[in-house]
Amino acid sequence: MEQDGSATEVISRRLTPVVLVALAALAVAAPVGAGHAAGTVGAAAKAKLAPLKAAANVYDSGFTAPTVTVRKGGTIKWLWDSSLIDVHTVTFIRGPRGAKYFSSRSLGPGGSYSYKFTKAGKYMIYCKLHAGNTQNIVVK
Ligand SMILES: [Cu+2]
Repeated sequence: MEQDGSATEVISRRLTPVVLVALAALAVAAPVGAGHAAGTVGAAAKAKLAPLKAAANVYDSGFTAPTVTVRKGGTIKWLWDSSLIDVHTVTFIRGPRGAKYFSSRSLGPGGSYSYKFTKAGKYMIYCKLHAGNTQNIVVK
């Protein structure tokens, strides 16, 4: 039994770098529109200069990335990458001074919504139908 546990640990350690490399490659190849590449945002956020385009996913249980970073003037495109017939919104809660309210319609699987961020600062968005689902946006 102990060997089973350590073997699992070794496998996960070996897999982690492979997964990260694959996600980084996806971020380069398809920064927007990679509907099933939930990790592209995290990889993109590590770039020194924030990306002008960022992809984010809305999944069954909420937003797949806790924080998305985009350059000032950049656009984030959310993709409804859910498997359940359920609808969600991308809705402004708060942002920097002068930021305007925005909200998508209630959308289901396959839906998408884009918003261009023209004011730098920290934002928070949520789903109007599942208020506990929030996401931080950093615009810099
Ligand atoms: Cu929702």
